[in-house]
Amino acid sequence: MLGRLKSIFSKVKKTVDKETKKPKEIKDKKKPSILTKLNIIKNLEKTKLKKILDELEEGLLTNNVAYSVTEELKKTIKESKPKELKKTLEKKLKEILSADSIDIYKGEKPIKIMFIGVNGVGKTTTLAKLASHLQKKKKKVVIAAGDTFRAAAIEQIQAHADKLKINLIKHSYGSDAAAVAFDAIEHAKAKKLDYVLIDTAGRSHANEDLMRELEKVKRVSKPDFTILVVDSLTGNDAVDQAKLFGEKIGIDGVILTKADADERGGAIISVAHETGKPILFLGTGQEYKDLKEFNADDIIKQIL
Ligand SMILES: Nc1nc2c(ncn2[C@@H]2O[C@H](COP(=O)(O)OP(=O)(O)OP(=O)(O)O)[C@@H](O)[C@H]2O)c(=O)[nH]1
Ligand SMILES: [Mg+2]
Repeated sequence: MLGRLKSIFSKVKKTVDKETKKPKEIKDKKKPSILTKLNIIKNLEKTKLKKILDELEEGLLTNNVAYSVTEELKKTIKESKPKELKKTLEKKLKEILSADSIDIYKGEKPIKIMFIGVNGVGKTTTLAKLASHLQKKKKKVVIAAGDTFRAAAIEQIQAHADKLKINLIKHSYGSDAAAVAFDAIEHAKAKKLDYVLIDTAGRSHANEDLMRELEKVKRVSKPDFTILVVDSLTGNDAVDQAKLFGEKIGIDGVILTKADADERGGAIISVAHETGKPILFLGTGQEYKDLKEFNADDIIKQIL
């Protein structure tokens, strides 16, 4: 998944190493090379530095790393000492990937989690995966079938609920999603359950009516966590979605799906950087087990 980014950064490191080494003949004569005096990459010969940074930029942009992040990484590299390049990049990536974390395992019962996002990104599947994950932690869960809009959405989530042996609170198609969420919360309170997971219909952030409906679900259900689900394959679109859903509805964290099919890997860095919100999990397949808790250090190890 992050192989391409790794090869881009390792090429930069190799080139910097090569270009900042003392030429052999000078070393042998123990004469100081001009490069020994230079301690930051910025002082490399202009044309060489430009080549390194141009290649880096192209590599990152074509692999879904957003422009602003690419610029920041270029600056980091320029300001770094050649020998400390890896350490400096590690620090920068860590800063980008480690937004203020949230703890979805803490809170007053029932903990309410609402899933939002555009059509087809994997909201319902991710909700079911998280339900299964919570069950493994011995938590009692109820699901709210808050997508009352898309054909077969209720049957789809019913099938998950049946498989997982979890109660599903549902109304009929066309009914108010906020009312479904409200009922599920009442059910959880009455049964002293640990979690209410609220599904919602997919929608474009540009559709004002549907966004207002989502605001209503949020207002009524007062979720502890509003999680935006984005598809990592959509690249910069995922970043736009994260920003706009963040502005209009407010989000507490992001789950990136389809990481198993994403060869570029840049969406992880871009979404984290542009939203400043934590990535909580990565979706890595279609089965319940394919939900990996996000770990910045693991990701950095795979990149550098
Ligand atoms: N490979 C892969 N497929 C995934 C992942 N997550 C979801 N999918 C697939 O993506 C498709 C859409 O998933 P849904 O969960 O229905 O998406 P949704 O956001 O609820 O869709 P709407 O309700 O129509 O807006 C399904 O075929 C899922 O199996 C993932 O992490 N990896
Ligand atoms: Mg759905």
